[in-house]
Amino acid sequence: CVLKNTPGNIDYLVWLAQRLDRNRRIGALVVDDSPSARKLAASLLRMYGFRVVEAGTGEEALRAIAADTSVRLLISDYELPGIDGLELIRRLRATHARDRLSIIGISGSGSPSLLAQFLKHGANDFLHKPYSREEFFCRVSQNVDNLDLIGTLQDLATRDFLTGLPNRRHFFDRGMQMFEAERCGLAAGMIDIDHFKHINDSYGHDAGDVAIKAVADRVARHARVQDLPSRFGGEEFAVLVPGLSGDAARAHFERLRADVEAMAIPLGDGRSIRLTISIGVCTTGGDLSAMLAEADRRLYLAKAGGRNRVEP
Ligand code: GH3
Ligand code: MG
Ligand code: MG
Ligand code: MG
Ligand code: MG
Repeated sequence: CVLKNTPGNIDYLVWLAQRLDRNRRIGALVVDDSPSARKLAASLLRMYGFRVVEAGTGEEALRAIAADTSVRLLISDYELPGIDGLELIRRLRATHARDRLSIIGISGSGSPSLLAQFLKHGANDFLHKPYSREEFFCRVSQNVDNLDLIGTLQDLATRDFLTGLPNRRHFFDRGMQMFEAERCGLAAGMIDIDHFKHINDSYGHDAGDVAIKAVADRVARHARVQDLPSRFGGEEFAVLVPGLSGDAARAHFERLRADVEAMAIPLGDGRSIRLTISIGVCTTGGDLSAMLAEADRRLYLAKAGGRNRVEP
């Protein structure tokens, strides 16, 4: 909307192409009991690339959104048979927070308080019927851009920049939840690369980074969907694995250790780095911090015991 839609404006065309491409991955749900109003909004959304789902009632909309997880934009009329648009939004917000779903209220009613009502019930924005195509497109694209922005910020806040693994902050946030949920059977592994200072000294800091990324990649590949791997510090990784007994957890980390020992990390100039890791594993503790402290103590034992080993 900031860019001028003039023929030959390449920046605008690039911007539009990027939006259309992005929108194709997004489901938009239009709820309106008036077929003509619904078709109009749906056809505009399709023109902008969205995959569109239509509903004639609030109840239908709730079913549609439960069945289609790609829906990230909802455009809802106010007056509907059954539950109205405000009640629909109020119910949806219990399960679909603002980082997952953008909601635009829409109504032809002249009531000046309706806009505030929509916002209070959880809508992000509001459109008066009749609306111009331009206003429709601007509101829709700004709201969907905001979803993207939230996603980018969430990613920046939770992911480690070098390795792409969850960062230390995210590890504690998710780890606390996992600890609460999995009181019986949660293993913590603390992993540290052996003699890493020597790798930096011999090959340089950039090669050290390549080595950290390679180990991170192995840590990620060994993690099952329910596990929580992380880059905990410089060349240290913490991993939470739920549902494994002490022996199974030790075997799990032993496979990782052996895999890292076996790999040759190419530096791209014909040279390659070989390295090993030490791992401390803990399967009991009163809270997450206590488990990590114990895993760290066992990591120290693994180092003292000769490195390249798992200390259960
Ligand atoms: P140990 O076997 O006892 O663990 O020996 P170590 O040399 O690996 O000792 P330590 O774990 O204390 O060393 C960590 C080193 O990792 C120190 C630091 O310079 C280096 N390091 C930390 N973060 C990074 C990073 O992001 N990139 C690179 N290249 N090096 C890092
Ligand atoms: Mg209506
Ligand atoms: Mg270290
Ligand atoms: Mg150390
Ligand atoms: Mg180390």
